[in-house]
Amino acid sequence: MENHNLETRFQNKIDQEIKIEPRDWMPDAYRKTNIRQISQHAHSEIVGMLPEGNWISRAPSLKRKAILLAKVQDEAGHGLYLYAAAETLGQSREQMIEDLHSGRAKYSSIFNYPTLTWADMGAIGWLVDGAAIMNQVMLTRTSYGPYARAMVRICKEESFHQRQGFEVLLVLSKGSEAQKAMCQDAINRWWWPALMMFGPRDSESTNSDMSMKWKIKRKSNDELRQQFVDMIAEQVKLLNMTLPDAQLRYNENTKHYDFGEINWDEFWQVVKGNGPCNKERLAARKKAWEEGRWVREAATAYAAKQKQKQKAA
Ligand code: FAQ
Repeated sequence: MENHNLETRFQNKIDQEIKIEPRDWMPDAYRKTNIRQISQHAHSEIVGMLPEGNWISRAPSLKRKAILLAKVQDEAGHGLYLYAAAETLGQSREQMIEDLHSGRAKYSSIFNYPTLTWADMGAIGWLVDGAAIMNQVMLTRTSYGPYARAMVRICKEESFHQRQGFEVLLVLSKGSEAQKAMCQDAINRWWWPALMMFGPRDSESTNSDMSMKWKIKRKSNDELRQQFVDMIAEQVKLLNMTLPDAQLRYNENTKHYDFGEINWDEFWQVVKGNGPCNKERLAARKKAWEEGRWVREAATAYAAKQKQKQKAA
């Protein structure tokens, strides 16, 4: 069939809400942008284990330690579902990892900020997982089948993560003056980077037009960011804390919260590799990859042996 006909049939399927599956015909650009987004999403989960992993040995109680450990393990699981989803598009795991390590592939800007106090574990759960879910609920309906199905499971776990983060902050917000100050300080430091997670303004978003047409994305970066601000501006009241934005106020006309300008220069600096922890994060991932080489080699040798045994039997 001619490419033009194939493309029309493909777009019709999208318009009729029929999922695209790995063996279906798809335009090259659709395959590429899905590989790009899904693999970057996977990298974000894996790199995202580092800022919290930093606090596992310093959690304030056994209960908090067990919860944090489980959360970080969930993130590893999310990374694995997502790598597997990207592999169904024909990209090898090794290539994706190589792209992360060489800097060709991105991962979320948020994980390039340091975790300075225990309250950061609460702020990450509440704000970072909160922003992640806002975006990921939309992705449960994304047009590529394996990605959409991975997202359903991931969202269930993320919503637990968000609640546990809020609860960490709730406890701190009712504690001593020092604990309250620690809570407010973590909110102050994570608020703006959390807003940056949604990506550049719609007018600067290079991938959005095609991703919306193909229903990979169903809501724009600015739409999701606004939804997030509206949710958090209400929830912060329950903590008796504030968000670090003097311009934040409810707008009766729009029925949304107005908010101040994001520091876009900071955003692009972090995306380009010049954030506070970019180098440290990539160095940690490369070290883990090298140290795990013998495990991969042993697993491959074992699998080959098993295959040979089966053949002989
Ligand atoms: N950081 O044209 P757009 C999590 C790049 S998961 C770095 O608007 P698009 C769980 C973008 O890639 C968090 N780069 O791009 C967790 C593009 O460059 P490219 C991750 C960014 O794809 C919680 C360029 O800017 N979630 O947190 C960022 O249409 C706690 C132009 O942007 C996902 O990945 C950024 N913030 O929209 C784990 C969700 N924003 O690729 C541990 C899936 C934009 O052309 C602890 N991804 N860029 O070279 C998406 O929904 C989309 O990819 C967006 C960006 C919305 C992130």
